Amino acid sequence: MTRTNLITGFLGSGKTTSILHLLANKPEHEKWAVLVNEFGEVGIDGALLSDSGALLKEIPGGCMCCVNGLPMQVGLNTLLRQGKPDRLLIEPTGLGHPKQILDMLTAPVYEPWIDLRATLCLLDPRQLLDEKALNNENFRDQLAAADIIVANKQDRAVEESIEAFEQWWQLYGGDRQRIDARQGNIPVELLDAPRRNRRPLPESAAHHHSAGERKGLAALSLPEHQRWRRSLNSGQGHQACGWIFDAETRFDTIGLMEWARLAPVDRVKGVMRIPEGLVRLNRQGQDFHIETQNVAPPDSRIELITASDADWNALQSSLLKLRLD
Ligand SMILES: Nc1nc2c(ncn2[C@@H]2O[C@H](COP(=O)(O)OP(=O)(O)O)[C@@H](O)[C@H]2O)c(=O)[nH]1
Ligand SMILES: [Mg+2]
Repeated sequence: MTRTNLITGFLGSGKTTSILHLLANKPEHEKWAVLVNEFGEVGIDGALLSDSGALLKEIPGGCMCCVNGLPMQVGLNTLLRQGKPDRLLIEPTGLGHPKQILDMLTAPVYEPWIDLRATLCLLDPRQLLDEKALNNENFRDQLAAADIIVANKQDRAVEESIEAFEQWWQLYGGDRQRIDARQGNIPVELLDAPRRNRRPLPESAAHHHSAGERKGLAALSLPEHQRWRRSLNSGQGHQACGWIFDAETRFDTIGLMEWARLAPVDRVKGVMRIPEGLVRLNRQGQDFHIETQNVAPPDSRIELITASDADWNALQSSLLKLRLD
């Protein structure tokens, strides 16, 4: 049986960072798999996780708990039956609802396959000061469903966020485990804690589905001879816009970093080709992580997510101007 953990948390709380850390510290002889679902259709987390040595399955374009969970079930079956991993980590979108996923993982068909262990919820305690997050039912239910709450981004903690977390804990913590972390740096042993949380979770309110959402079994790709395309997705009070460019398109490194830093959106994720190789861009609010590597990626892909309105056309024209070729 595959020991399985759900790693939840709101947009940009550090789920992928934490999974990368866990993978880097996994027991050497074990085979691990990661199932990752993203809100946007372009699919960036797969590219962020591609060097991690795990079996990887991506389900982009919406919320995997919906659409009868079909893409998720197919992805899950493939991973479990073909990969026979010792452990499976599931990263749902930060805008996803945990109930349907947990229901599915505990369904009788998976009983012989899945040994469900603790559900971890990554939290950036500053999100407890943010009305947009607090009013989001998925944010609340992710926290409610967790066995272990990881208060991540301790390096960014301020007095108000520490206090907000303590107050939240008084009200909702219960007998659960909590742990402070930086860069998702949590001990691998946590994953073996049991799944004990029996809090009843509400059925999630109606999800909005964009047309694209039903396609999603694989990350979006480019038709042949097309140099780039863009893709929009919306729901849960958020909008995502992503672009994919072919392997030959290279971007001005500094210009691209500035574009990603200044784009008036909540979230930016990308793996892009630059003259030096590739750059990984990952921004949540003001937290901006940039990494370059001396290899060319198979294509360039970048995605923006925002809870307010964004002028995608204006952002697109400035992005297109950064192409070198
Ligand atoms: N300052 C700081 N940034 C972090 C920490 N953990 C993650 N990040 C950054 O937060 C952003 C979102 O992280 P990611 O793991 O992609 O979030 P996800 O959307 O939950 O998967 C990235 O820019 C990370 O580098 C942390 O402990 N401190
Ligand atoms: Mg992620």
